[in-house]
Amino acid sequence: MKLIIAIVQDQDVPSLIDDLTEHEYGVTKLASTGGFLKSGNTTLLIGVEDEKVDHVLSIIEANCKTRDITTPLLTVTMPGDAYIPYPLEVKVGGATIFILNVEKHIRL
Ligand code: 2BA
Repeated sequence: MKLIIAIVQDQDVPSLIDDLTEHEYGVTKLASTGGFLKSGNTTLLIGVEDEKVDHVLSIIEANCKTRDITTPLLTVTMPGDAYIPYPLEVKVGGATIFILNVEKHIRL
């Protein structure tokens, strides 16, 4: 068994979870925050049998889009201690995925 940890953008979550549950995959949704943009994203935990991993990945791929996000993340210091926001464009998504081996899966 594997545990798929997928970090996805909030906008993609409703359709992704619908698609996963329609295919009878169990999924847990956690609210998370990206360290770089410091804005909200969603982390999904999906436990699946090894042979289902590719199918789950294809569902994630079909639902998660890449987006260009412009953020006033950087500030440039000007003489006189003025700070000017410096827009930065980054590509976010479709999904950041980690796949872990599960030693044991217990339901009590
Ligand atoms: P954030 O950390 O908010 O990063 C958002 C996007 O900013 C990233 O998109 C990437 O395009 C850019 N970015 C991140 N760190 C950067 C840096 N040091 N310099 C320049 N640009 C940078 P994604 O790569 O699609 O990542 C989306 C979210 O996935 C991340 O949000 C973070 O929450 C998570 N993530 C990505 N890589 C991770 C990792 N190795 N471990 C844990 N979480 C990760």
